[in-house]
Amino acid sequence: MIQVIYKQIDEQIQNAQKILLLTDERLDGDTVGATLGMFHILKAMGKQVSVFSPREIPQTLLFLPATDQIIFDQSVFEQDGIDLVMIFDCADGEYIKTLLPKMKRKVPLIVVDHHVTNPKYGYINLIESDSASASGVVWRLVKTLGYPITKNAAQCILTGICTDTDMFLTTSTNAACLDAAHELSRYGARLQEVVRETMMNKSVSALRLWGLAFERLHHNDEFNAIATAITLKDLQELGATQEDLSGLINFLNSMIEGADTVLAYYEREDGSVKGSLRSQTIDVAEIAAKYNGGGHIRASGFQIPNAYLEEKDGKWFVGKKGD
Ligand SMILES: [Mn+2]
Repeated sequence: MIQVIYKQIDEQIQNAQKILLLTDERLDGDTVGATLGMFHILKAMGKQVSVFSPREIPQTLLFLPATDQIIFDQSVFEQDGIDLVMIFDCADGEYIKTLLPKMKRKVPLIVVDHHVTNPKYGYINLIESDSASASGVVWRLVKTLGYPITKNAAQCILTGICTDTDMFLTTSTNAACLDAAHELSRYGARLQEVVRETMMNKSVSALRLWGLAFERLHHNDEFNAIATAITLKDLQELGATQEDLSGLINFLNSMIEGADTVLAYYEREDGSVKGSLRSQTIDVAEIAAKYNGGGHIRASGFQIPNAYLEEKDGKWFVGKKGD
């Protein structure tokens, strides 16, 4: 089955001259790594390639080659001659629904993803939910098709695999991830640089924010999870950003003794509260779905609009604005 999809994708890529690649809205190492990995490969194949991202690339990912070529202007969709669109690590495709109609003509959309909740919104859907990262899906695809894997492509793909597995610590880490890392390093990818840039190099305000999150750990009865919470006021007082929270939930999930499930609540600038769930044994995609969220079996999230966080006796709760 997967071979049939690979063949269909290969046909589309071979026949296309001008290809537009899209990241997800939620920018992490995997969506950026997978998208830029494909960018470098398609370039090496002599294709004209553009990369669009709806948001600025996080500081921790700017070391990836070609981040300076990413386009943030939506007018890229109106360009002449685009004959193929590919999107990476994007579970629902909601944000492109308003952008794709801007294109001069309807072109095929290829969805490359690993989210179990992906509704297969593309013309061709390469969804491998057993893969720990979308970058891993890209890796298998390009390797099987014998595409040219440059040093820059290898570095981007390795970054996606490393960040989505939290440096090979998540329960989704399997032999395929380690095999890929091994092979990618032979193509010139540098693991030390990935670890240093994406996990270390944290600012003092980011570390103080993590400290606050540790201080607030408590048991959440609703989710039967070890939980923490960070408000917008916390970010403001510490001079920290939402970006400083990335990696925190994975860190908690792998660090806390005897914690089966962990939950982090974050207030967002759009007035919502985000819940991030991680587990060693429980299907948290199913739990998140009850709150209109989604994700993976062991890593998921949801968003509660018009909400805020409040503390009562050391425990944190979500309040609804206007209630
Ligand atoms: Mn991913």
